[in-house]
Amino acid sequence: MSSAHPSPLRFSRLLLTGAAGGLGRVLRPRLKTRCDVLRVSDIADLGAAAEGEELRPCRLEDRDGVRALLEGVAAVVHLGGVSTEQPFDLILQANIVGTANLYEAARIHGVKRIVFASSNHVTGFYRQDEVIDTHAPVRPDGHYGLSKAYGENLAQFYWDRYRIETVSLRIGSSFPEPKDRRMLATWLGYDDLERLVVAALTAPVVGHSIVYGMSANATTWWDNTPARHVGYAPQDSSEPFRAAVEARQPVLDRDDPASTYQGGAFVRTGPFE
Ligand code: NAI
Ligand code: 15L
Repeated sequence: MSSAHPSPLRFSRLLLTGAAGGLGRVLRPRLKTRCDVLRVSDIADLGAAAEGEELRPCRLEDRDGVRALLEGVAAVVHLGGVSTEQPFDLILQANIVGTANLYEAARIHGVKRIVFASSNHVTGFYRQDEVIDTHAPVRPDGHYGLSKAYGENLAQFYWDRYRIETVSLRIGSSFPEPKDRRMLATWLGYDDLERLVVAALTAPVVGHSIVYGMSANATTWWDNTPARHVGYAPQDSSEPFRAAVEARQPVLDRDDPASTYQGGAFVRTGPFE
């Protein structure tokens, strides 16, 4: 008898875009343990293929290339794209055209689940003295955040119209450790990143769900209660880093918007001439 579970714990073939980036390099070996074949893609150097890996260099704005990339894939972890505030043309191509190409290719090939690396910058203009949940209206803090909001809207549309499921991960700050006071609230440890992505790939029913990607930090601006069905249970925390971070950054400039808004320095980056 076949299982009714749409997202098995082990996949035949997974696609990881942005595989050469910071988070791609973290997730690449970890996702390999969850699938028979891991297809990895990027425009940057992907190195050598490990056993069970397929290397597929591809520019996300190349529609035909992306169409070929999704052939035979059970699910996608989409990390590829511009990951900081940059001139709009770059963001337009990689994040807006690129993500539209990815969803259209998923539709054509019948891919049923996408894990989309969105960003906390979709809601970066909420204040640091507010706690919001995933139903709060978006307040992007720049073209980068706007492009991620577009990606989330695409995900909602492809769910409503074509029944392609997505979990949009509004990742906070995923680095080896928190770099500053803001990241005490926004930090997502790498083990929790893996837990989050695996939960997003395997939760039985997600439609289009949005989850903030943060660890179990003592200070938080985000409430993931509406996404409890995804089953993400963080186990890391920024707290052990607090004393060192506060010693490194003893005083905050209250007049600096970066200290006031959740998006930090992104709220004052650009415009680019
Ligand atoms: P990254 O910049 O290190 O990696 C992104 C990768 O995408 C790079 O390897 C780059 O070569 C590739 N890429 C860029 N433009 C491309 C294009 N046009 N076609 C194909 N590939 C392209 O970023 P990182 O930190 O690994 O983040 C991964 C994803 O998670 C990104 O989508 C980012 O926006 C998102 N994210 C990351 C956060 C973090 O704290 N690291 C926080 C919030 C969101
Ligand atoms: C992001 O969206 C960026 O991709 C990452 O480089 C960090 O700057 C992060 O947000 C953050 O807000 O700390």
